[in-house]
Amino acid sequence: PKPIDELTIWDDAKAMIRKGRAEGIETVHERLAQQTPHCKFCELGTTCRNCTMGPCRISEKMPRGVCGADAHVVVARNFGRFIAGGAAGHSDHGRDLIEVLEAIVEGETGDYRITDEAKLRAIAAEVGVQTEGRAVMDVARDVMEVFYGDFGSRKKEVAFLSRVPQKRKDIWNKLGMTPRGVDREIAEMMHRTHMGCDNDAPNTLIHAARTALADGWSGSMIGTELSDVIFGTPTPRMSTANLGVIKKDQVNILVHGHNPVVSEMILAAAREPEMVAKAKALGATGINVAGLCCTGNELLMRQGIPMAGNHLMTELAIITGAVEAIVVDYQCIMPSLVQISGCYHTKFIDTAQKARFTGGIHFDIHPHNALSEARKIVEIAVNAFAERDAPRVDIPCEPVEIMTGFSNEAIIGALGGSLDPLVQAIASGEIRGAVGIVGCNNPKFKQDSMNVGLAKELIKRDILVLATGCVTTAAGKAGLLVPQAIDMAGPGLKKVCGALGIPPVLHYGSCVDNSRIMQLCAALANALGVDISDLPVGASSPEWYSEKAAAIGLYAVASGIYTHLGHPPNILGSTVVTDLAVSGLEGLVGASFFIEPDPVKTAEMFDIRIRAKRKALGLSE
Ligand code: NFS
Repeated sequence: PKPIDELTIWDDAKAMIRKGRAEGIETVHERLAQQTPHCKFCELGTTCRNCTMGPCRISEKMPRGVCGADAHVVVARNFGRFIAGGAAGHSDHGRDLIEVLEAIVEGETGDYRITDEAKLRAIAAEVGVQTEGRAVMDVARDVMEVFYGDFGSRKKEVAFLSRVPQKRKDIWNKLGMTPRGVDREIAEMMHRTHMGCDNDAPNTLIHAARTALADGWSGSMIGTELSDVIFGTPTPRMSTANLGVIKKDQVNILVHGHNPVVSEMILAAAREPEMVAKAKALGATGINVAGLCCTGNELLMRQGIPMAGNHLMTELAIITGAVEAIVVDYQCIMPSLVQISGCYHTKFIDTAQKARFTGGIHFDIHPHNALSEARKIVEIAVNAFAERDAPRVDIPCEPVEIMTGFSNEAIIGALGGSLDPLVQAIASGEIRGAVGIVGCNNPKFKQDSMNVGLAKELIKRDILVLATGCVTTAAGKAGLLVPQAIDMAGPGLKKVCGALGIPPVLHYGSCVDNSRIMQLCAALANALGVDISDLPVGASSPEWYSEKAAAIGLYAVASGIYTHLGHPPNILGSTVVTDLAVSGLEGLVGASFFIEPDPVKTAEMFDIRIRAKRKALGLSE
């Protein structure tokens, strides 16, 4: 494995990697070293395992698979399935929220309720549900039906396309890219990529974009919007981040995964006085719930609970030796967490039937039993406190402050009720543009070097940054998520953010909450009477690793947003697919991907793009 200084920019991570190595605990970094070098065919995307005439590998010597598929077809099929996997993850998460709403409407749960009725009514109006004079549960039932319908095959387009500028919808209709139904597009992608179906790479890629759009404008968007309805729409608040949020003298419960449906219940149970009393009886001063990854983001945005770390911190958090329980739902949970938990007193608890871990303690959580099961889980954590091995505890730092809770509703509220002040700040050039920096860590990159490096370079250039997913913790640890961070920004951002008392990097939520950014872009485009591709905006996933992040990138591009990736997906084995991704899409949807591993060069590329878009809008560059 590489020297520790090359693995991460963070002191808390370095200390825990060192402790892990000293204690003989293997992490992602050791496993990556074991797996390197990777298979070249797989890296290029030119392996096919879609049938048993193969598996095939395409190269100059063997230019076609057994069926006759060339490199372009194979790469496009593999990429299409990769996107379908990502869209399925976000969208199945969205569906779980519809099921909670259904349980509320049917009176099958007392643990969840409609917290933000105003938001429910606002969404209802957007998707064509009558709201006037109707009882909230009647409205909720109709919204539930509309959203379930989004997953089926009966619609011409998904419901939230009502938010999309007409010019963009015309482009999608012309290209055959309009998302009709979430499950339909995903299933059709599986069908198209079966042997003997879609054997034209560009055609497969158009459907990949449609599948991604079904994620961004339906599956993920439903996830965000119903989470707001059920748990409350985020408002700005302060919290803390890094491994220092784990407390030496408290029962520490880490919630990890993506969906707030379980983690909200864990938090509620941990706050019950009887539970706290039990913890105190065992010598703890209280119960501390902290987040990892996106379910952490969900609780951070709405409840202000602290963030212990992003993707590459999840193993390291357990190595502090101070975690009583790690409670997971689904996605981005390394199976290694079970083994690492086993090296300590830490209880690894899984909660979803569709994401079980060999060696984990399983609770089958559903809307009707959520809080009572959550109580049992918190009790397990409290009892584990007595098993903690005090000499092995090392919490390597003090937490840093962060500001969170920037929903579009909160932004519009802070701006006095409309987007006009934001439009004016963009028009005047005080805010030259905006870039969403989203996504993951990947052990192939020095952890968070790109995530943080790019954010710093952009705000210097008066480009506002919206952060989601695992970039949140990176930005927070770097001191970018507090109002004082305007000292690192250019003069325009300093003035605008200073006046509003907000940071130049705004925490916009979890990865499904990238739908908030899409909604904001659509609203800005509508306000200006232009298409999304005309806006001075961009998107970036510098250290991405997952199928979900690829789906996000593709729906951003297909929505007209110029999108950066720190490294390419496994498509370089096809010139047709690669050329389409990095240039051809520009002519079709008005945006493309660009790949660049250097944060300064990336910021320069965004700068050039934003300059051109501003000029075309008749604004100062
Ligand atoms: Ni997004 Fe969030 Fe993190 Fe990447 Fe995973 S937690 S859903 S996929 S690693 S940002």
